[in-house]
Amino acid sequence: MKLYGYPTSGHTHKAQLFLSLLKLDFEFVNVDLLSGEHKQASFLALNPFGQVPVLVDGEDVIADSNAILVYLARTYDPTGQWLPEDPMKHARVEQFLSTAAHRLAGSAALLRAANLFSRTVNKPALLESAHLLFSQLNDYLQGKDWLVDERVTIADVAFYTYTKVAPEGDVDLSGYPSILSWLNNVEALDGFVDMPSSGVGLRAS
Ligand SMILES: N[C@@H](CCC(=O)N[C@@H](CS)C(=O)NCC(=O)O)C(=O)O
Repeated sequence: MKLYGYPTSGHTHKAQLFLSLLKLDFEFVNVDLLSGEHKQASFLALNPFGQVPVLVDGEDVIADSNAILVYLARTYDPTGQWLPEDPMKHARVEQFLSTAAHRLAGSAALLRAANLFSRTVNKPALLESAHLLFSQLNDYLQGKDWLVDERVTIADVAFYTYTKVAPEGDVDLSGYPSILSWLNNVEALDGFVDMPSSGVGLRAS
């Protein structure tokens, strides 16, 4: 398998993390976002939306981090643990995939990107959105180890990366003890791989 991505991309890390948790071998192909490689014809042939990550598995080409998680779970996890067949459990996983793609990517991830790439954003509004999401998530996680049911699923992988690096966008997670404990649960999984700190925001050295 080949994973097309960019090293500081949290969406790329989600795919890397799940490949590693499933103990699957893959080659990382660096797509240079800064020089616009993702908007060139050869990459657009893989993903017409011009974004990383993209996974190529033989003849199959899967773009979008959550789509990659779903594909890998259905293809390489015969136990069904990571994406349960049960309609109710599957639906609850999808709820978190959507919330990660919408509210998490649309708040904490944008704040981090603003710090990383010196972009102008409406910081007060994005901070408010991020803290609303994290305070709701913190309440939800009280007394729970995982987002869905009693076992780890791709919902946890989908939510992990941009929550972990939220401080790089100046989002302080110290007031959310249930989230911090859940992050530790993910980090204790066999095969876990870290998202290297970018050293910006509250993680500036
Ligand atoms: N919904 C997509 C979002 C992917 C995304 O936003 N990728 C960013 C890097 S983190 C990207 O390729 N940005 C370049 C661009 O949009 O032009 C996913 O989950 O994979």
